Amino acid sequence: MRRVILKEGEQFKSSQINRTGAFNAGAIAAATSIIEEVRERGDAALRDFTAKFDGVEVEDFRVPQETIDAAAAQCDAKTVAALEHAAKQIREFHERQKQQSWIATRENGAIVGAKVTPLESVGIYVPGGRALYPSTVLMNAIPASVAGVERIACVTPPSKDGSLDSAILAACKIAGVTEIYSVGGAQAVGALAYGTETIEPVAKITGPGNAYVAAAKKIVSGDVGIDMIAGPSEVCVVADETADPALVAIDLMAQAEHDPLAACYLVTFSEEYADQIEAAIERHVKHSTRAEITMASLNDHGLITICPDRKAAIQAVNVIAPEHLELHVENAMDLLGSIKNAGAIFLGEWTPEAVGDYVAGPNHTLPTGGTARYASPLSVEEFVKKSSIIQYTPEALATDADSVMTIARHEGLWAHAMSVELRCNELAGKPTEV
Ligand code: HSO
Ligand code: ZN
Repeated sequence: MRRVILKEGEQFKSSQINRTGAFNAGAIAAATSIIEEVRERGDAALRDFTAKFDGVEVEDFRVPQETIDAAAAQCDAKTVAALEHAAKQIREFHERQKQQSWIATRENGAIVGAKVTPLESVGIYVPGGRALYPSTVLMNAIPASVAGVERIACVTPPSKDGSLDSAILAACKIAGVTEIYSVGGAQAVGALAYGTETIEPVAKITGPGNAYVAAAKKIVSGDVGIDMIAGPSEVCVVADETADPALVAIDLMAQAEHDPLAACYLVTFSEEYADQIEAAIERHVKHSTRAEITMASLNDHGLITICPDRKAAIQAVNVIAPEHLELHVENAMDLLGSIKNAGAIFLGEWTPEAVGDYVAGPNHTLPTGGTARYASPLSVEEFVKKSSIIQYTPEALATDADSVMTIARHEGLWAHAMSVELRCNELAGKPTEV
């Protein structure tokens, strides 16, 4: 892994990170024409793109309930039980995020507030291929269901024989999703955004996907809502010499094995300790079933930063703004207050990121690529919207009338001012004709 050695008092700079970034002009161009075609030709375009990209002819995209039930029944019982356990803890965690509508009354009787309403429909993109994760179904569908979204539609690409993964379908069943379509790629995003003969459009699209799916989400956003654009996965492990190098090594590898583009950052305090971790990686990787992806990620995108002290380590973490941050240091909780930028923070050696990926409860859809500087994990809040509420009494209108009319006249908006003045006239027993 590449190394950066910080001297006493030296600051870590974002230019020392070699990020892939989210912009992909080729994918934007390809996704634009795919979406245009889906808008024009509907299901027929979906069929053509599915034959071209997934290598399979699909007649009817809607997955029948019997297929979902049969797949869930055929899915290994231990996997189903584990998904159910995960679902329970994910639901409990997200229940805490629910926001209440509220109203406040002023002394003059004016009422102001906010009404929280679930989105009517959402589409969840579930990737296939290397990133075929039933956990992703739970992490998207459960917050939507906790928010009260009535219609949750899932799209996922079919395999070459036209089938879908049984654990994906089992996860849909556990999360209560019954509307599933075997279609993926930019074409699925286009269908969710604009609708086809079989797929009704949705209000918002969430879920991860490859570069074309990400590009498609960007293109349709504005016409529909989207969640964040997920880039390659990242982990940053801060380890001092109290941490077991074998555990730090395996935790870095747990992120690296996702994707050759995954970025793993080790922040530590001596070159000798960093050597021990790299040696542990070499030992572990001999047993990995994903050795090639793991080493491609660590060699091309891994970064070790050697810091003179804890303060420098925290400064580096806040610049990296990682998706996942693991603190393998003595008294990890003491650092929490100074961590400003991280999608999820895992404290202490008993908290591998994998618990957060699956069962702990918090969402595993997290801001990547340094976006933790301003973004948050996927949450129930993404699946609701708010309407403001305002009700005035005659007394309240009388109190605020002058301010409204003054600002309205300043802005040159005659009827704005007059809409208040006429009501004031009425209160004073005068005519409401201009
Ligand atoms: N670590 C991934 C989430 C995931 N892990 C899904 C396993 N399955 C997000 O960066
Ligand atoms: Zn993971």
